[in-house]
Amino acid sequence: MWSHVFAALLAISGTATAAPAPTVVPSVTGTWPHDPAAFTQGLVWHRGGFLESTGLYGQSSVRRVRLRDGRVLRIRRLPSRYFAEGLALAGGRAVQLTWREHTAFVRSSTTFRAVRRHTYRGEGWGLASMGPRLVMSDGTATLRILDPRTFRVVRRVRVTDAGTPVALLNELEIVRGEIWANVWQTDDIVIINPRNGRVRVRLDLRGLKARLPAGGQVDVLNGIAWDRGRQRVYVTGKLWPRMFAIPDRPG
Ligand SMILES: [Ca+2]
Repeated sequence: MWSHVFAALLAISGTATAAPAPTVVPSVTGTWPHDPAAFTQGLVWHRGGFLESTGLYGQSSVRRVRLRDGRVLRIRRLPSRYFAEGLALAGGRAVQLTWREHTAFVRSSTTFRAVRRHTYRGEGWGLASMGPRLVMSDGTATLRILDPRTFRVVRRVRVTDAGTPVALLNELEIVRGEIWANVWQTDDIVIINPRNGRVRVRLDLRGLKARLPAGGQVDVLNGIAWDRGRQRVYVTGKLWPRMFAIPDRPG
């Protein structure tokens, strides 16, 4: 008990003096079309293309998308009572969260047919595979590390920058062993140390909006997918007509 208290005090004093993570503006190394009707909630690179989860009630889907022209090659729509959220691959399956329906669908990664479901507490936002585990966000500053076979919480990671919790963590991706997270309602992606939850770098992507065609109705930056082979990270946004690539070692 007391050791926990001392550990907590040490953690507080240690993080309170930490400097904020540096901000980096990454270079944009590529641009491709993206479905402007896709309310992107989950994005993952798989077999030379994207698997994407889109949200909103009545419009939620899981889809396979081609990089070069953004064409939707396969789509499965969800019943209108589900608002789809994060998407990740685990054990060869596509796992798709829902926002307030406490349901994760485990799907074939080719047909998207649901083969299993899990339930969880709270909201579902972002999801990514991290080694044998899944990491899940729920709108708070705390990430859950899950066993993908049971959805049992293995541990939790509280995300902080200079000791201050970073809430509203949204879409997730593991890139070179670190957690990348969109921060809802911002143009930032934070790069998080998965062991202690500290933000190492903050990516400022506000310049991407200026590259979108004028006149479209776009929502926030959301969606991160790592293409390990090309050492690229693809990023997009909800209802964004463009997909962008940035280096996977931006800073
Ligand atoms: Ca992702």
